[in-house]
Amino acid sequence: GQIINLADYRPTDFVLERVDLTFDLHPTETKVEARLIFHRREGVDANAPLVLDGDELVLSGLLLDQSELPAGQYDATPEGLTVRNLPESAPFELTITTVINPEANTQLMGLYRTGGIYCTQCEAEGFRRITYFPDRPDVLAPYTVNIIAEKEANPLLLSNGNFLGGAGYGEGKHFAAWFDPHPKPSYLFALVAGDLGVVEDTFTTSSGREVALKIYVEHGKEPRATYAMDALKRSMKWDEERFGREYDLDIFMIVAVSDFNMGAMENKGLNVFNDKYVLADPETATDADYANIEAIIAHEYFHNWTGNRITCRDWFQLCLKEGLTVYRDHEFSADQRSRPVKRIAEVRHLKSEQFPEDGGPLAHPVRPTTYREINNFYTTTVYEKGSEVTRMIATLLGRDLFKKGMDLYFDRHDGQAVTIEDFVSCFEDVSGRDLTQFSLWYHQAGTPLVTASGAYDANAKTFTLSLEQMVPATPGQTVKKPMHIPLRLGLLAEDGGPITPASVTGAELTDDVLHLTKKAQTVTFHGIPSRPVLSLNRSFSTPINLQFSQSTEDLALIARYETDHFARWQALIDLGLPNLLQAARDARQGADITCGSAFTDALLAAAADESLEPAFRAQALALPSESDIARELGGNNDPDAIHAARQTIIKRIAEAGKDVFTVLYDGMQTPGPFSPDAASAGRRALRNAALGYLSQLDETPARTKAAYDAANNMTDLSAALTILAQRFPDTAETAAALAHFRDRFADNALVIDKWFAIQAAIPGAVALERIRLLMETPLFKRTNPNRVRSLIGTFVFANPTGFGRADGAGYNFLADEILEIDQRNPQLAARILTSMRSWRLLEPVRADHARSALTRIERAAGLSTDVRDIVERILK
Ligand code: DPP
Ligand code: ZN
Repeated sequence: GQIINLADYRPTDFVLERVDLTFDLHPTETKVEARLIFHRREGVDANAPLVLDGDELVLSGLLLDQSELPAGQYDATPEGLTVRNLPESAPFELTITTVINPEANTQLMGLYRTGGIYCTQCEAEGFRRITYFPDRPDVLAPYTVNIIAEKEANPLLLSNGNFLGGAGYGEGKHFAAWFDPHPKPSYLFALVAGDLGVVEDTFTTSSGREVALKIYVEHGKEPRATYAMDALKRSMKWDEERFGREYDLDIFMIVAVSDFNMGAMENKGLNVFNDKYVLADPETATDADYANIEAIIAHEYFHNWTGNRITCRDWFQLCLKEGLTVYRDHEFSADQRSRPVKRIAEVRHLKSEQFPEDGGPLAHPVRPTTYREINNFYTTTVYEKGSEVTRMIATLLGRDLFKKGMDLYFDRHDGQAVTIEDFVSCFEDVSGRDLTQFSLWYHQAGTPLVTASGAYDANAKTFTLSLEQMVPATPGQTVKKPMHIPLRLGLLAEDGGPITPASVTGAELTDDVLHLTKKAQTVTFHGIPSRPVLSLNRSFSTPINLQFSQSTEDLALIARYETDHFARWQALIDLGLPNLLQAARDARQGADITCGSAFTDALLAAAADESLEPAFRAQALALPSESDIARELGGNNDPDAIHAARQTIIKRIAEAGKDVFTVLYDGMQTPGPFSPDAASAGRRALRNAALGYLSQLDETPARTKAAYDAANNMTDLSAALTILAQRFPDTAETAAALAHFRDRFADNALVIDKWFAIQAAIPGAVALERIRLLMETPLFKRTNPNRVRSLIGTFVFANPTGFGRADGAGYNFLADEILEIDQRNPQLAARILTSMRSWRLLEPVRADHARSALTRIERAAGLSTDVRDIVERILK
């Protein structure tokens, strides 16, 4: 693949007016006839040819205005179709026929088969695997789609837009026609055909239109789609209330399929979902599954406006739709659940997934300027950091101006394919604020480091805060400019109450938002009666690394009194982290591990504090992961030492908190029938966290096994099984529970994914042997991306001691698997390979093994562009 540069963007030579597609479906020979009406764009050279994209295509017919073309007038290769001597200005119709093989499409891009169903995935460049086409997001047209298929096997024939009609069609076949009046780019095209069950409902929009809602799932799974339906209706209502966005077709459909590369896809009117993010019932889905379903249903629905009605000019602008839509789904979940707990979960995710990306060889700006394989840019930087940047715009402008800016964006750009600059201009226009410097968040990669120190002058009654910012060098960007960093803050008095400064000099302060805009800035708060405790970066208002030494007393005060509960949680982390880091260093030296009591005291006080939500208390009890600790250590990392250190501290907390945990375990039962609501989920989370600590003190698995046996929902069942597997891996009880779990759920793929994932995460060097044995079991299915992610993905992303064993066998295993998976599904292979993004932080022996394994991948013949791009960037 060649390198694509943002600077080379120019519009197409030909304007696409409309698209008329006819699919004659067949498992191995599907005939696709595409009738495309174009005209030459004004001002384009009359000799310019029409160049269309293709990917592994074979042309089997071509007509220009219904006539055959002489051989010399076009060239067709698998990668493209070029047509010459086209009319100078009059519209013309091109009829292109291709024959494709859905059964053989193991990449899961374009038209493929999954579980007997025909389905499509076209983002980013899958449509060119269906027909020759100007396959880019700035080519928008209305589509008519005709689908012909065997009636018995495919009673259902679906595409985007509104249903036009259908009828019998010859021997045993039938057809259906769909029309989507909203001009759309090809990446939003979808087709589904097959035999599925359906859950139906309706939604009446704010202007009184009734929309038919349909969720299609495998027959028999309909009861498991009711929560998704409920989440969809809540999403539709919320988008009307919060953003004034109404749905715009007569029908909204979701189809759940079991083989899917991504989480879900926002095709116009016909979302296609990984069934993991649709199907749920108490017996088979955890609280986390319910929360994910709610968030992803919302995310894809919200794309109808942020992505579909207004789309991206080119793929460099991916964050225009993704960052914004993630922000919207975060806000939705915050409104549906607990805002601070949601924020804590977001920040945990951001730090564990995006920060390592931003701090390693795969770092790239939220709005990149160059790429080789767009599939590799569906990253946490584009999505999650993109969302954080949108959140910062809302923070800078305040709720009302942000809303005005969004309204202007919807008004001004509806029906267009636009850029980040267009988006930002809307907020500049409504606020009068210059966002030039702020826009560096889109253009400069790397997590800014802000160093802070404070000094109180009792005589002058001033508090002086010195701030300094540094944006680290990232690949291709060595020199960085200072950023516009909005820091929310609060000053607390010794009794925990708020201190309001009389005035502030040295920086703009609006409400509780301080604007750091220079490389170094000294800010003075006047009229401060007593030494304040500073709570900095409240709500994680800006995605930075913060270096700010605060005493354990100050942190404990914040943990106890901050009105911002996110800040309380952050203070607990800040109390614990130094202990974890020191313990890891000590373990590496073979020294004794200690843990300060200030941390355990504060943690246990929060755990026992009944004025706090259970979900918050559970978040407090979940220590930073081993990978988080590795990232904070920043180099020469030994996974075994980190594991030993973290385990020792967990044990100390368990010892100190035995009584607290016993009370929580006995008292946090959720009475009555299961409900997936956030409050009940929080109680379960807290109770299971308590069980996890108690199991550290248990000599035998009896208590945990009893919890497993008593569980009446998947959250508790899988939590108990996880504790058994982690804490008592080699006992008869654990073996029995694993076998029971497998047998009970043998016919439920999503639950079996959990069974694989739980075992893949068991730490220690023997993990690799366990993985190999699990791969031999008939339940392991290499062709199913969810299964590969649950076993191999969990092992490489979430089992640092097993994957990172000192002899390098884990890295070698990864190399073998990447080469194997790449043959079939390059996107999946490339994604799993990103687990190596932090290899340079390993201690030298492991780093050497990692490098050899990566080099072996790099030198292998026949690598996909996807894997080649990742491996070369990781090794660079
Ligand atoms: N389907 C993916 C998402 O919604 C890509 N657009 O983020
Ligand atoms: Zn999205």
